[in-house]
Amino acid sequence: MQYLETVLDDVIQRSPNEPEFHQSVREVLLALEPVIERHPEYQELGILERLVEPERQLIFRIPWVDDTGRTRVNRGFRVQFNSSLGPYKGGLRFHPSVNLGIIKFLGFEQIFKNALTGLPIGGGKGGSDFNPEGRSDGEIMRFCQSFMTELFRHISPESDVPAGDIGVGQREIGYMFGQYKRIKNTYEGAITGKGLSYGGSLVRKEATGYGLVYFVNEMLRSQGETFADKRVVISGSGNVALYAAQKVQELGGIVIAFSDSSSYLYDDRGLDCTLVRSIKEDRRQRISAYRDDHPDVQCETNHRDIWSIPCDIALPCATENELDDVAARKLVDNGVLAVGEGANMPCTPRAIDVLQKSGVLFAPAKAANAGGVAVSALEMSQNSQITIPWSFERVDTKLKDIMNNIYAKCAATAQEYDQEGNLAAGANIAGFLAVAEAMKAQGII
Ligand code: NDP
Ligand code: 2IT
Repeated sequence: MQYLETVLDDVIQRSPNEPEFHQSVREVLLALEPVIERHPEYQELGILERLVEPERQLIFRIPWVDDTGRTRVNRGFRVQFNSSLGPYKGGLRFHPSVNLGIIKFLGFEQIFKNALTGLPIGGGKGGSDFNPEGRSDGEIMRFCQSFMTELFRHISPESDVPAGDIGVGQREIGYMFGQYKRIKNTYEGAITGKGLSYGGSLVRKEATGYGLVYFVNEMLRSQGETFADKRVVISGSGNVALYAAQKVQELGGIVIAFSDSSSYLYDDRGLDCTLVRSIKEDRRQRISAYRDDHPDVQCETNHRDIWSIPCDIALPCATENELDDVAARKLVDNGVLAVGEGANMPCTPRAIDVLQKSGVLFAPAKAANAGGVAVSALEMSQNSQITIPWSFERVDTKLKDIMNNIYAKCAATAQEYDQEGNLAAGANIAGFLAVAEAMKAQGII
C-alpha cells in the first residue's frame, strides 16, 4: 500500500542510521494494510505519522568516577514514545550497544505490547551505553545515582515509570530508586522492579519468563500439545531466560541449552537450572562456570550456534536479531515445533518468514514477553494505595490471566483479519487498534 510505504520512507529519511527502529516500524506497518483499508479515518487523522514520531526524546550526559578516580562520561536516553493509554512505561537498558535507534525500536515495540496487556500504560524506553561488565558494586551505584540525578526530573508515577531491561536488575533499580527518593523527597513508585522490602511486587522478577511460557503453553494447547517432555533451547541466561526455564521445568519440559554473550551450554539430559541461576544471578559469573561442577557438559564458545541444537521448542531470550534465517532454517530442519520470543525482536524478519512458512508455531515478542510490564503495572497499582503486598499466588494468577487474554486477543484478531494462526499479525493489529482508537478520541495532539 503506497500510503504505508510513504510513512516508512519518511521515517527512514528523517531518522537515518537507526536500522533497528526502521525494522520494528516496518514490521508493524506491513501488518496494518487491512486495518487501513477498513479504517480510512486513521489515514485522514494522521494516526500513523504521529505514532512513529516519539512524543519526546531526552538525551543527557552521565558523568561518574570509576574506582581508579578517573572521570567517565556515558550517554543517557529516555524516549517517551506514546502516552495515549497511560503514563509512559518501559525499561532501562545498560549495554554498550545502546544508542538512540535501539531505544526508539524498544520504545516503539513497547507501545503495542503495553496496549495488549489491557492495562493503562503508554510506551517508553531508556537506558545508557554504559557497560556494567566488570564494574564494581560501588561503580554501579555511582553510575545509577548519576543517571537518576538527570532522569528524575522527567519521571513520576503519573508521567513516566521506568523499570529494568538488559543490564538493569533489582540491584540497579534499588540504587536508582534511592537516588530518586533522595532528590524528590517523596516515597513514590516512579520506578518498578523494586525489591520486596521497599515497594516491589512479588512475581515481578519471574514475570517475563513465566509470562512467556504461559503464552507459549496456550499456543501449544491450541494444537493439542503441551510442554511435557519437550526439549527446550533457551538463549541468554539473564532475567527472562532464567525464569522461563524455571516455568518450563515446572510444566514438564527439559531445558537442554542456555547461553550468554560468550558461550552456550548444552546437555541433552537436561541442565541444572538452579545452578545456572546461582552462577548468573548470585555469583555474576560467566555461564561457562557451570563446568566447574559438570565437566562433562558441552560448552561452546560460538554462542550464536545455539540454534543448531535439535529441539522441540526454542525460546530466544537474549537480545534483538539473535536468530536469523540461517538459524531458523536449522531449527526447521531439526523439526522444531514452536518458537517463542522472550527477548525484544530476537528473530530477524527473514527468520520469522522461514518459521511461519514452515508451519512452526510462532509467538511474537510484543505479545509473548508482555508479562514483565504487566506485573510492573500491578506493582504500580499496589504502590498507589496503602495495601498489604499482594501474595505470590494472587499476582501469578493475574499474570496468567493477562497472558491467556493476550493470546486469545491475538488469535481472534488474526482470524478477524483473515490470517488465522498468524499471531504476529494478530498482535500488531490488536495492539495498534487499541492505541489508534485512543489517539482518535484525544484529538490531534
Ligand atoms: P539480562 O541483562 O538479565 O540478561 C541478558 C542475557 O542476554 C544475558 O545472558 C546476556 O549475556 C545476554 N546478552 C545480552 N546482550 C547480548 C548480546 N548482544 N549478544 C548475546 N547475548 C547477549 O536481560 P533480560 O533477561 O532482562 O533481557 C533479555 C531480553 O528480554 C532483552 O531483549 C530485553 O529487552 C527483553 N525483555 C526483558 C524484560 C524484563 O522484564 N527484564 C521484559 C520483556 C523483554 P551476558 O550475561 O554475557 O551479558
Ligand atoms: O521490554 C520490556 O517490556 C521490559 N523491559 C519491561 C518493562 C517494564 O516496565 O516492566
